[in-house]
Amino acid sequence: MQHHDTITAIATPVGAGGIGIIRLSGPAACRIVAKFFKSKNFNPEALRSHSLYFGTIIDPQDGSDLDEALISYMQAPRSYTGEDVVEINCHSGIVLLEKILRMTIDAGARLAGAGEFTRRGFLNGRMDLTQAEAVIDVIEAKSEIGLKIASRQLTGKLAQRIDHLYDSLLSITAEVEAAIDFPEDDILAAASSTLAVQIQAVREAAGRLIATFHDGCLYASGVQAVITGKPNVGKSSILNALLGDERAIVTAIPGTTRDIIQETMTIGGMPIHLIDTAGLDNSDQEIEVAGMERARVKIEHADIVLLVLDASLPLDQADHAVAGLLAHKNFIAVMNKTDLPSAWGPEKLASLLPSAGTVAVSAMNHTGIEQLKQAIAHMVGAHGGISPSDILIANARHRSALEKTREALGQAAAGLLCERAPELVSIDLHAALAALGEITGRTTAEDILDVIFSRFCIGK
Ligand SMILES: Nc1nc2c(ncn2[C@@H]2O[C@H](COP(=O)(O)OP(=O)(O)OP(=O)(O)O)[C@@H](O)[C@H]2O)c(=O)[nH]1
Ligand SMILES: [Mg+2]
Repeated sequence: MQHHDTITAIATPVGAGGIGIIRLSGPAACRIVAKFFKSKNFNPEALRSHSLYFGTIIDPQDGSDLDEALISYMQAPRSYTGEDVVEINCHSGIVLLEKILRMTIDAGARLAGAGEFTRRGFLNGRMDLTQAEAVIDVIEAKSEIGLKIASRQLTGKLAQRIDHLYDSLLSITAEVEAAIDFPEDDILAAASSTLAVQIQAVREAAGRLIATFHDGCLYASGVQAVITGKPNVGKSSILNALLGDERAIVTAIPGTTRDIIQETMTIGGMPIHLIDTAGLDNSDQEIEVAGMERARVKIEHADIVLLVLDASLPLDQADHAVAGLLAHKNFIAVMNKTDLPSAWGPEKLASLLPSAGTVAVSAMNHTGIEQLKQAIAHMVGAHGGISPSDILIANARHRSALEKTREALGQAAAGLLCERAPELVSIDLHAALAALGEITGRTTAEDILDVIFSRFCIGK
């Protein structure tokens, strides 16, 4: 599909920097840039693809030099969008970039919508939908493993696997449909059990991909780990010790932390969003009450909770009250201040929190912090890596399409085994094909594409 208009956008982040890029895509890209870019070699009618041109940007208002720039040119169809693409590499100041952007618009380009360059790349067959989605996942990756999952998808590994399943299903469907065309030969009766086995194999392969979703999401988006406990037990000190940085204020005054403090670190390859919260007790100070309310909301949404207890003071009602909030949570009890004489031992803890995993630490002396990281890794199932052949899905759209595929294939296989009419089996097989095709974009509806590309920034 060729678009007739030429789109433009600033492709680099806003702010001062060494280089800023304005990107144009469409049939008039070269001619538009030629209106204000002067260089001895830059003739818009005779440019060499995949070349760089050095020259000067001229201010059309007064003919003065505005900036030196390098222009890169990628000729259709060998470009990101599959169209003529020109990128203006200039200095990165927001006033300069916006002025040049305005000049491209005045010269005939249209401001691109969110994700429009990538959408054109998809519509022009430069990438399938999983690859287009991976562009944003690569940009937003929060850990090395998250990046690896997205990069594999970007290179088309997920699409290859889906296409392989699609092709297998197509040939199965052709055999079933032969039975519709030649009913007198009774082809289906002879082949139904073999076809059912083949369908089952595709169904299981879809199931194996679905099973990677949990890990894929955790590696891609990370785990919310909330640090809670009564005031002054050392929650902020533990946050700082885990981060290896004095991020949160620590004082001997109970009620020091009043708002949520969030930082992300990687443990076992998985992003862990550590959330330090206000200590929970029965204070009636307005500001502390507000902080405690926020803390409770965070606990509710937490994937895991670190319950911090002060080992140097007897456990009391406030500790019991916090523990009571964690009935349905995955949590680790962290006995802090073990550098001081202990006021209680593990048996007391068992009465407070039967079956809790416990780690003894001293945030002040940094002892036990490695063990705490290991306990977190164990609890969230971080395996420390993925093997080179692993393909994980981390996208709810992919999972839901695979589930539709699996369900339709279950019905198709059952239909074959109970000798249902081939027309009906064929309907189920086509439903499975359509669901698989949604993943790579063979059969994806326009409104779904709108949702997918709205996640992108303008300029990508
Ligand atoms: N001896 C000792 N003191 C500690 C340890 N961890 C924290 N403290 C002290 O305990 C006090 C409270 O520490 P914080 O980290 O501010 O405790 P908190 O739980 O965040 O407190 P709030 O934000 O007020 O709820 C400070 O004086 C810390 O120096 C530890 O491992 N050993
Ligand atoms: Mg604190």
